[in-house]
Amino acid sequence: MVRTSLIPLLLILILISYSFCTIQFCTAIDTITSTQPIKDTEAIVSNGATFKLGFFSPLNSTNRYVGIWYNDISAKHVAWVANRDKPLNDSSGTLTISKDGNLVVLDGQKQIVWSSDVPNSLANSSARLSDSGNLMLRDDSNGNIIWESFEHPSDSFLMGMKISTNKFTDKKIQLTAWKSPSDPSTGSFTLGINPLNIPEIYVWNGSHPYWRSGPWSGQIFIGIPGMISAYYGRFEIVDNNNEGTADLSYTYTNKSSLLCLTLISNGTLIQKQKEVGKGTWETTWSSQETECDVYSKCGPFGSCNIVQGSPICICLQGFDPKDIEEWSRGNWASGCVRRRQLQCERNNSDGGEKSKEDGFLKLKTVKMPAFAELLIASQDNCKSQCLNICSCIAYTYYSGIGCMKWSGELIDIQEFSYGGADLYIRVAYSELEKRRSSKLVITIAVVIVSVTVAICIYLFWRWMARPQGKKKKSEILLSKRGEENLDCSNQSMLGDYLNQMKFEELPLFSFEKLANATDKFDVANKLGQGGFGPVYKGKLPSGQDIAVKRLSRSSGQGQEEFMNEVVVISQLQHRNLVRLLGCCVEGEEKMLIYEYMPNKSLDAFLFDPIKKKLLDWRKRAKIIEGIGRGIIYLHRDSRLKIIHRDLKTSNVLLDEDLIPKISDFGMAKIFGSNQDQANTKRVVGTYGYMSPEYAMEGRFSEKSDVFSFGVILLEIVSGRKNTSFYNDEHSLSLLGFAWKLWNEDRIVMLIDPTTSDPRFEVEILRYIHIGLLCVQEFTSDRPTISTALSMLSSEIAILPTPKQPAFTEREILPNKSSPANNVTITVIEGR
Ligand SMILES: *[C@@H]1O[C@H](CO)[C@@H](O)[C@H](O)[C@H]1NC(C)=O
Ligand SMILES: *[C@@H]1O[C@H](CO)[C@@H](O)[C@H](O)[C@H]1NC(C)=O
Ligand SMILES: *[C@@H]1O[C@H](CO)[C@@H](O)[C@H](O)[C@H]1NC(C)=O
Ligand SMILES: *[C@@H]1O[C@H](CO)[C@@H](O)[C@H](O)[C@H]1NC(C)=O
Ligand SMILES: *[C@@H]1O[C@H](CO)[C@@H](O)[C@H](O)[C@H]1NC(C)=O
Ligand SMILES: *[C@@H]1O[C@H](CO)[C@@H](O)[C@H](O)[C@H]1NC(C)=O
Ligand SMILES: *[C@@H]1O[C@H](CO)[C@@H](O)[C@H](O)[C@H]1NC(C)=O
Ligand SMILES: *[C@@H]1O[C@H](CO)[C@@H](O)[C@H](O)[C@H]1NC(C)=O
Ligand SMILES: *[C@@H]1O[C@H](CO)[C@@H](O)[C@H](O)[C@H]1NC(C)=O
Ligand SMILES: *[C@@H]1O[C@H](CO)[C@@H](O)[C@H](O)[C@H]1NC(C)=O
Ligand SMILES: *[C@H]1O[C@H](CO)[C@@H](O)[C@H](O)[C@H]1NC(C)=O
Ligand SMILES: CC(=O)N[C@H]1CO[C@H](CO)[C@@H](O)[C@@H]1O
Repeated sequence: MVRTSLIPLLLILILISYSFCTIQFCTAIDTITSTQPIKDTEAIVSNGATFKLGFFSPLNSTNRYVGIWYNDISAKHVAWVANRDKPLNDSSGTLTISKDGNLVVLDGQKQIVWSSDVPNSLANSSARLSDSGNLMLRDDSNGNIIWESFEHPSDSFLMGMKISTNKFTDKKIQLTAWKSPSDPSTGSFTLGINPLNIPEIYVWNGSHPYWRSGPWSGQIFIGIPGMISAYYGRFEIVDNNNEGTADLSYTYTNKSSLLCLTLISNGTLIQKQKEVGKGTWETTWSSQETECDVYSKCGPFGSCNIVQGSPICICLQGFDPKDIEEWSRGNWASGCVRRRQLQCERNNSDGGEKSKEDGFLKLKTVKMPAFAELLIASQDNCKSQCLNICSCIAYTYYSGIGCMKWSGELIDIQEFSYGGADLYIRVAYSELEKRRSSKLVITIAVVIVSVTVAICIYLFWRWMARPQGKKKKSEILLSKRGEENLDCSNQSMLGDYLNQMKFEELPLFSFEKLANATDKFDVANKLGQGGFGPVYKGKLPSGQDIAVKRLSRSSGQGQEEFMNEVVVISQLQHRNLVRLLGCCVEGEEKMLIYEYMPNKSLDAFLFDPIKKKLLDWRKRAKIIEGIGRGIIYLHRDSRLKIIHRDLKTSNVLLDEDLIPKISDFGMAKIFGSNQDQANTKRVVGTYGYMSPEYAMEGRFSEKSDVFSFGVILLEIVSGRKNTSFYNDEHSLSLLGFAWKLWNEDRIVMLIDPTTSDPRFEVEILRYIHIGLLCVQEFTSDRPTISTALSMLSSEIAILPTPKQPAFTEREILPNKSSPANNVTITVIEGR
């Protein structure tokens, strides 16, 4: 009896001591003491297992460094390096506490290679790695922290860390980039807060600014368009003017994903994100997305615009290039100079001119120039205060900051398509007069158009309001916050999206109305078969033509894709994107209502032997450019970064002026939001347009859209569908065919005979060259879409030589019945 009752007790004891052991002592050691040093092969792990401290070698290097990295096997990201400038050349190093109480790295000969260098010697101390990645040296006698790695950062900005600056003492904490990806030693780029009176993040190359964030508004940096807290973490700057300090920190509270900001060796600040325990780090934001992000790209009084720009730099209104010759050659650094002197610069000899007061020209949604100063003035007085100061050459009022003024030169202005702020630039009176006369004509035109539009809107509204009655009106609009339980919005599905973005009001159509508009979905009105169901032409009682995409029940497009399309596209407005007019959900029926495109899709023209003649080279070039602009907008100019994932000629519609409009956003992904596993594992797209990394591994990025763009470009130039190659040219794909011709120096043969015109041959060949660059196998070789457009416009004159495109050999294509890598592939065959 006694013996049997002892057994469970014994078991419990073993269990208790075992768990005690695992949790407290045996594995989870997070502390270093003089008696508990770590050797090269050992490491300590923070108590929540987020970070690991130990010895490592960077890629392509045999040097050994002591560092802290995310404790994640799948993707190593080193956040801190101790002996960055003093590498060990073998694995005999030790990290320990020295006799004087400092944390030290010793080499094989017990020589100190690196030390925490706390001056006053302390006998007993220990170092502990916290779960936020901070290595803290503690005086054991009183428990004070005497040194911490967060105050000596390397290139990574972690949550809990403070980047800081002190105007008075010059004491600062800043990031310093590695010299190269394989060399952690101190590089030339640093990141910190500028010591001026409106805090701002700067990246410097040595002592020269390389990038700036724009002034801090109390919530965002106004030079970073689209800065949404959900994607960027919540930043905070504590600005203590009495002590002259400004401390930048951030919090990111999503427990299921990690976020890290790093200043990489080429001076780019990137934000990386990954899900805890899975996947790889993905760059979700970068400070150098275009050339315009380089500090002072266009010199003083120049303005940079990557979207409309060709060239990207222009002088501000009222200014001319300082050195026209240099400027026209694309050397913009010298900038621009004022055309007409300001009032207080003019001397009295100008007579009557002298009395004429300067005025201001408004520049909309721009990145505020550098060196803003605060001006004590209300919003109403900001302008007049500026006028009173001779040196004030620009002003603006931004709520959260107040009245800002500039003097000297205006440097680093960038035009955004949204975000930023409005800037008022001081110019001489005569500049304004010139503008007024031209403005008058425009104003009259605008007034006429607005009145017409207003009347139309009123009539439309009347008509909309009539059948449903007043009470229902609030129901047919999706509410901004999604509070009400609406037909069109499935709460649980929209929830995630709605938290992150404002939802534009989107009309809901009734099934009956759409059935009426399309003659009960008569076959005669069928425009075509979309990926997920038929598309019908309809006419609303108001006379407006619409296109109705009716999702068939059996289609692959489920509720999720449907909501995805609704949410994504209702956010977007661009000349090269098709506009969504509304949606309809009734029972099993789901429909999307678009503006009607009389000329249908691009493939209907391109691959039709008769209609293709209508597309001469000029029109085709315009279409290519338009598609590119639409993609740029998706990738970087809308508030969200969107990857379309199913770009193809049949998804490009043409309006009556043959302006291309990208459509079909059922597969689009909002980048930066955290994708769930099911979706990344589910490859949906169209063979022929899918990039290899997407088709085979399910990885997608901007570069997969660039790949599709390249295929579309080559199809437009050649007028051939990739499928039309089955029976000729030894069954080569379009890309394989193009590559063959390129290598045989016969690339001219690719040009569609219907467009061949010796005048354009050089240009067409340039387009083909760029198309081939876009379809290269490796994502890193492909240009970004904005670079591709700069190449098309010859702004980038010298093109790299393309490498072999993906899918030039048939075998590479994934085997549909046994997909690689556990990825399921849904394919929409080319139509
Ligand atoms: C490694 O460093 C030690 C001293 O730090 C030096 O004596 C030794 O020659 C070095 N070995 C190599 C291979 O560079
Ligand atoms: C350091 O710790 C040792 C052992 O715990 C103790 O004997 C010694 O007095 C301590 N020294 C100081 C200066 O606290
Ligand atoms: C490492 O070396 C390989 C081959 O030389 C090179 O392709 C790669 O870019 C290098 N990686 C880094 C991070 O330098
Ligand atoms: C950084 O500065 C160095 C030295 O002035 C210069 O050679 C280099 O081109 C600069 N790098 C960039 C990216 O501007
Ligand atoms: C900096 O390096 C990153 C990663 O290698 C690259 O994506 C980016 O284009 C580079 N930026 C510049 C301006 O060279
Ligand atoms: C909304 O979505 C949830 C979760 O996907 C689903 O269970 C529910 O049936 C949907 N509701 C409606 C009305 O479609
Ligand atoms: C549809 O048409 C029928 C008859 O033409 C009409 O009675 C009905 O009101 C229409 N419904 C809508 C919603 O317009
Ligand atoms: C947190 O991240 C996870 C995974 O990345 C994502 O699924 C989830 O939606 C995020 N939660 C919030 C509130 O953003
Ligand atoms: C595709 O996979 C199936 C099943 O694994 C196999 O029978 C078939 O031969 C494969 N086809 C090709 C073209 O590899
Ligand atoms: C494929 O993925 C599913 C679900 O994620 C998993 O259950 C299965 O084991 C995986 N198969 C392979 C071969 O990895
Ligand atoms: C062309 O399209 C066909 C079918 O749509 C597809 O099987 C083939 O892989 C495509 N060609 C290329 C180059 O991807
Ligand atoms: C080439 C072509 O078919 N163009 C047509 C585009 O649509 C407009 C408006 O319907 C027609 O007038 C054009 O003929």
